[in-house]
Amino acid sequence: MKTNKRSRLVSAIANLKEELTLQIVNEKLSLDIDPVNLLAEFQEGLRIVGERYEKQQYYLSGLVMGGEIFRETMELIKPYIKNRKFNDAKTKVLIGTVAGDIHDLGKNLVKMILEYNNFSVFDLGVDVKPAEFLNQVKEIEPDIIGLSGLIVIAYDSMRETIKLLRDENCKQPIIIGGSPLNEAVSKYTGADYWVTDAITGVDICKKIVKSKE
Ligand code: B12
Repeated sequence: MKTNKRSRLVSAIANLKEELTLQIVNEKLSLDIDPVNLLAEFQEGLRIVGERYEKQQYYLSGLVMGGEIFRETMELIKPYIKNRKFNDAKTKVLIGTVAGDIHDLGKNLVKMILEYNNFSVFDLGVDVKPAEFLNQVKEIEPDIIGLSGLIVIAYDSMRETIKLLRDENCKQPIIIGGSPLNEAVSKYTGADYWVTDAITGVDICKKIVKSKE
């Protein structure tokens, strides 16, 4: 017999059940679990939403709804994310979604977790052109640069952005993030690090800080 191993939370998100999702999240939060542990389930639920969109089981409105449910859950968990007091030096991280891409939920989440770990985050928003990244890197002089991208055209934008920054002698470590990324994409873009989840990304930022101490 085939068993369904999907958690209630993953299924609720995948099925775009807004109220049920919020109810389950509230239940979990009342049990005093670390909300960061829920992130993988959120991401998996939305991955399935994307897959159903690809298979034309959902329309674009399904993606919009999935994004909205995710945004609402973020509002719920925000007060529960504890300040971890890492990094008294307030390391500066510049972050943005690259040109041609408007997905920002993942980027916003990374920003939130970095801030709770005492990083100082400068968020350039979405659809950020390579020249804009360069201007802001020169202006802000961040210690770390993070590029977010979820759609295929983002890979070229990441590559162009990184090439421009390196050509202009910006030496900061560059991390790219987004659920579809892999080693081959990372090599193509010329990034120093690549991640498919926020926690690994924040851990890399912490390691970078420690390596400078
Ligand atoms: C919600 C959603 C939308 C929403 C976005 C709302 C918003 N404000 O972001 C809306 C409806 C706007 C949307 C639009 C589109 N979407 Co869309 N979308 C999604 C969906 C379902 C979920 C994305 C998401 O928010 N995931 C949850 C977050 C938490 O995960 P995440 O973004 O990966 O971020 C995590 C990590 O990757 C990491 N991370 C992310 N960035 C960074 C950066 C750094 C520095 C670090 C360290 C870490 C990090 O940390 C996060 C937390 O762990 C995905 C499916 C999927 N598999 O992801 C499709 C998906 C990305 N979309 C897709 C498509 C096709 C589109 C559209 C082109 C549809 C259309 N026809 O218009 C447009 C794109 C418009 C554009 N130019 O950008 C495709 C992309 C396919 C491809 N290979 O190119 C996907 C994969 C769906 C699919 N399977 O077909 N989308």
